[in-house]
Amino acid sequence: MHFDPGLLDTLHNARHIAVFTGAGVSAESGIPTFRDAQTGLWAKYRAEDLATPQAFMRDPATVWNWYQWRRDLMHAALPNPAHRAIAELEHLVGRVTVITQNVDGLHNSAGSTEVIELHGNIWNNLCFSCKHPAAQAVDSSAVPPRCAYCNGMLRPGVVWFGEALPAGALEQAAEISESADAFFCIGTSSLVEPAASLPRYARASGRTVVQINPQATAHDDIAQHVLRGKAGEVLPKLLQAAWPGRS
Ligand code: BV8
Ligand code: ZN
Repeated sequence: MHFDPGLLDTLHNARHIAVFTGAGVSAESGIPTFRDAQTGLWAKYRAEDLATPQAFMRDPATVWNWYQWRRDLMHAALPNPAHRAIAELEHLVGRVTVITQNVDGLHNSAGSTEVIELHGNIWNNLCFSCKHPAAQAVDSSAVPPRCAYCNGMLRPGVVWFGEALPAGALEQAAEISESADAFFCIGTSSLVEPAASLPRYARASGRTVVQINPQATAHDDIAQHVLRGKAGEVLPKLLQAAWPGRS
């Protein structure tokens, strides 16, 4: 795979790289993306229709069971070469900030140390009523399990459609998108706001924007470099091209 010498120079000279990721980065770990059709029991539902507070209030057991199904899928998932290359980048560039839309926790598992989880983390639970955090492994016959403090229903610690992002997360992500030397946009269809605006902030601030995706996306025109391919294949080759002597 050939890489533009300008891109390799950008990597060599970068002191701080922002890496914005979506579900495509976890696809090679076996986790279906949001664009992938839901399977089996969940085939008749659209993710956008289940990942809302309204759906939870209307049918808490179904929404809770959908998250249990996704957690079961994710339990078996391991970081893939894309996650590992992004974690390794921290040892090649002064600072790397991962800004992820994913809720699977795989960037942390791969060793990335600065991760902003814009849409929360599926492994966390909290009370839908009093918001008190709950233990991750809840063994309870009730579906959804109940809060130990107010007996309210537990919900997953993710941001649903119509809910605000975690306090400060978007502001921090925007500030980093506008100040990092390079902004990598990897494995996202860039359709969900307000996260999808981050690549535009980066480009508007004169940053180098790099898009890595096997498909065309809404933001290809914002990127100076578009690398058409799977993240797990492109990223290791890009690191090898930029730092051939690395161990
Ligand atoms: C908010 C957690 C306000 C939950 C998620 C109309 C127009 C515009 C916007 C809106 C609108 N109506 C409503 C909105 C706002 C709404 C929104 O954007 N809706 C969309 C559907 C239009 N946004 C919100 O509601 C947000 N909140 O606006 O709040 C507010 C403000 C103050 C106070 C109160 C309220 C909250 C959005 C967060 C929703 N939660 N996740 C859960 O997981 O269950 S979003 C969820 O979907 C993911 O986290 C992710 O963000 C998104 C999916 O996007 P991607 O990650 O990009 O994944 P996708 O499948 O789309 O694409 C995969 C890509 O990977 C593809 O491009 C594919 O080609 C590529 N790929 C595949 N394989 C590979 C690969 N790439 C590389 N390598 C590979 N191997
Ligand atoms: Zn409670």
